[in-house]
Amino acid sequence: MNEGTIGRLMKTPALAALPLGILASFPIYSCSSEKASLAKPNVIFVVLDDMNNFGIGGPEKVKTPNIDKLRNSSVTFTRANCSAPLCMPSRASFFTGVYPHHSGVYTNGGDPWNRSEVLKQSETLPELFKRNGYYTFGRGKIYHAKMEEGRIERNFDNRPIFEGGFGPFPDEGHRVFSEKDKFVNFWGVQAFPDSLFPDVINTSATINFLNQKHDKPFFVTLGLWRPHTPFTAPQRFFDMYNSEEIEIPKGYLANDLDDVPEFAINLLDPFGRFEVTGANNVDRWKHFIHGYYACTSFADWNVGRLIDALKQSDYAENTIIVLLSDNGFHVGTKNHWEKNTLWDASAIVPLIIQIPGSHARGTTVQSPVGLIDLYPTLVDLCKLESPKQKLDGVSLRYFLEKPGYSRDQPTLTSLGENLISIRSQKYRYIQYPDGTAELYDTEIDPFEWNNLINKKELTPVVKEHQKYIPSTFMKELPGGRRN
Ligand SMILES: [Ca+2]
Ligand SMILES: [Ca+2]
Repeated sequence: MNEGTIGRLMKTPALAALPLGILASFPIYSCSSEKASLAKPNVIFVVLDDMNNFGIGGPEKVKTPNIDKLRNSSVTFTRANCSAPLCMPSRASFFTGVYPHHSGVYTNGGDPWNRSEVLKQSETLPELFKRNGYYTFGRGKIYHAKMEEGRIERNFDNRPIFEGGFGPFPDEGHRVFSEKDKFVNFWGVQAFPDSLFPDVINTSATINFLNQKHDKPFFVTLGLWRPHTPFTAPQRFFDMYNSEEIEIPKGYLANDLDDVPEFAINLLDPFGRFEVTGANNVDRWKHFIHGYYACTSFADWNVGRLIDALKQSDYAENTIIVLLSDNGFHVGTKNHWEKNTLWDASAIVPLIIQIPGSHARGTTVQSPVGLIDLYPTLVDLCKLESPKQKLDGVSLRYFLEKPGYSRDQPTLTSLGENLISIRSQKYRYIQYPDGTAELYDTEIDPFEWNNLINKKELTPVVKEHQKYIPSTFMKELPGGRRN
């Protein structure tokens, strides 16, 4: 493994170069309660599915009042990158702290927990917390892939670990089909009552857990299914938006794909959704964007219920909250719906971390970071005994304690062997297996419209980013699929 490479190549080390002993001088907690400062902190780890950056200052105005409130007391990372822009490999990566190019898990499909030798021998975050004396509680969509019962035992103390699934699905009258006719039952927009949504049931169960007395510190994982498709939510979340005011995305450019390599075009939605729900049918496009916004606001509402319950519980003073999404989401930019690309729209995810009493509360971090960094961050903050596996990320502790701290340490997002993107503060560099590439200056071109790869004067920039490409990629697990 070459996880040290990035750290060694750090361009602006700033505080990261300080000896470890200095770290101890930044207190994590300044809680008035001595008991709280001595006890191991609890952790609530909330995983959203397919929520993009619109709710954390991104280009579109989606309504997330509860996430806004949480941000006031947290650190928000606006350039956090997932390790893989798809549910299963992203989750396999941040739950183990291992990059896809070390595990071979780049795509959905297959069974990563049994078939990747590296993941088989790695400890997930819940497994590590449990081994360190925590009570571990899990509800909802957590790993995306099923785990064997023996391994579930090592992960979670509670039963049942109700997951629930993506439903309810739209009825036939609300579905849209492409000529490829592959949508089956999920491509539609429809309202349903609260009682039918697993997110409501799972959030309520987690609130119930917070209302109980616990004699051990806890690690809670709540996985919400929204805003992932289908675009079904209770009616009041659709009503938060005036459908007349929904606009096509600012990042959409009709000829945007003209300067994109063929390999990238072939990654785009195989279901043909943009053909029937995009520029050829703008009213329906807006209707589906409305659906995504409603589902985002619905997820936000469940987040709000959980945060409010924590505030009113015995644990408010000594609980870390981590809120993230497994991948981003296109709503039509680059003629594409959903994820599965290596551009910002898929790779950048919301990441919000609240530490009680931190001096950095309410700050926003623009340095590039990765979900890969969450595992070492929690090991660091909770003083856990190290896991069995080597971790690929680095602790984000400085960002969480020191307002204004920044560093330009590029982070990786991959979708297969030699199919990888490097995101630095200013640039995104993407390299495809056939040797074609893209380079974007995201500071002057936030929607990645102008591929600069052929600009000779930027060759040094390309070379600098290529230094971060792993020298070897673990062979991809068989049976994977990129959708
Ligand atoms: Ca996802
Ligand atoms: Ca373009």
